[in-house]
Amino acid sequence: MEKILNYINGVLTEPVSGKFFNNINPAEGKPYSLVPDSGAEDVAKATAAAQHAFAKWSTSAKDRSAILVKIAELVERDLDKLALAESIDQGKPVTLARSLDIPRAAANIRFYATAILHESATAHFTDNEAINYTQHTPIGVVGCISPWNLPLYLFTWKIAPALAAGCTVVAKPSEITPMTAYLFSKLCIEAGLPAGVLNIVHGVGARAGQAIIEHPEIKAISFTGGTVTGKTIAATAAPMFKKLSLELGGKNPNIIFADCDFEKAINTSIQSSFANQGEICLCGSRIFVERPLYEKFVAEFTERTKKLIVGDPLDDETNLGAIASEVHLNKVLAYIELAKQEGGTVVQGGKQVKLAGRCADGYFLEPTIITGLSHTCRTNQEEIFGPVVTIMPFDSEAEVLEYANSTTYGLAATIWTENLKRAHRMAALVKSGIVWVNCWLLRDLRTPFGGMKQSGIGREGGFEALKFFTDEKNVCIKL
Ligand code: TXE
Repeated sequence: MEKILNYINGVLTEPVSGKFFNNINPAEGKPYSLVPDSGAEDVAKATAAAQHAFAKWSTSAKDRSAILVKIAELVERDLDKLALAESIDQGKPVTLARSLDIPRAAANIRFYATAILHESATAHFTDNEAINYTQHTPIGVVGCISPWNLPLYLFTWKIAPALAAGCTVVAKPSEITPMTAYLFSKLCIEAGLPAGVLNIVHGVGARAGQAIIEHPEIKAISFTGGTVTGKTIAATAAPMFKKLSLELGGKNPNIIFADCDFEKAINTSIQSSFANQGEICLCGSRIFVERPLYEKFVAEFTERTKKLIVGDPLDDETNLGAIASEVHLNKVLAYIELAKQEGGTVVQGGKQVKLAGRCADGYFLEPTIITGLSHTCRTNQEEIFGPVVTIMPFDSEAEVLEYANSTTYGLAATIWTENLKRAHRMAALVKSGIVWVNCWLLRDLRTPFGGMKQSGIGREGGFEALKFFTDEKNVCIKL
């Protein structure tokens, strides 16, 4: 089986322990490659390399931009290869990896590579007494930890602003989906990225991840993953006064008013419910429909969901591929059981799918629709992170706002209405970091991205992310 290797100080290398663990292909339920079981010693080596590389890397934005653009071009050159690898590793349809994940990975890098060519500094004139100007200097070595749902997409969403800002990086992709980060390290070598600028340490969260969080020379942590893990990370990093950016879970409301454009609302809601098997933190897992439209919506939504094909991720016809891991499949199935115990009716799906041929042992699940639940039950309060949505009726704006804002999360919300005043009213009152009106996942990389409440702290995207990886300094010059 192919061995994935760490990328430390510019070299592909085995972990100090010499140990590896299995990397599972979720569509087959079988191991297909090996992941380095790295620990504190590997992180120490990576951090030392990053410290050494920092002085040179942090000096010229022009040089950084040029090499990052080159890496983006190599990602685009290898689009098909990377998309195939992502699909095999994660379980997502290869068509999705080809159209979304890999193009977005290249876009992330190019976006930050070019943004740094257009930065400006602010100045404050204090009457005739002084001039103040604000400098942003790269913070040093930073840690980037990413999850398994959009592997290369979210990995690059972190490392691109960090590297562009002039930081050097110790990164850890999810141990469930390490393959494309490994292929990416080979592209960095090909592009001539100087040794030590980016270091990728593979391994499990509790060992390799925790070692990154604890390392005293790693000055900032950018993390995307589950809220429980986010709490552990904050508990370790906050007393060390590390800068923290945490993108955590969501339980996003999808609010559909009776005056919506029905076709658009229903088609996009199918996407926002089941794209990537529902394993996107932005998926709308709680659908609230205004009562006059409720019956029609449930009937039509169910009908269209039935037509979705759960199948081999490598088949171009497939709409939903495999769930990322067996552990996660069991978690999602347990939530479906919980929904039934809580009085919900499974109007569509709810069961594991058994495919034939090479996918016979894969982790497939029917897209699932549940009705008849209260907005307060656990099914409607906790993040399931799978192809499972609930649908509930509502009668007024005030009522649906209470439902929408009733969870501990506040990442994203979608509102469907043709009434512009209502759209503004609702957008102002929904407690979410991102509100989409009459659309979903329409992303402009310049906009702030992140959540309120337990969906995280800090914002990614735009110049915000570049700022996060810098220290701000005011210089006051007496006239
Ligand atoms: O993610 P984890 P898990 C949610 C989703 C899912 C749940 C748990 O509900 O069911 O989280 O998923 C690393 N120090 N989301 O357990 O653990 C880990 O190795 C440092 C939502 O798979 O959060 C991986 O690289 N790092 C989500 C990364 O953290 C640690 C995306 C994410 O893994 C660590 C994924 C530690 N102590 C899951 N422990 C979203 N919102 O996008 C783990 N890691």
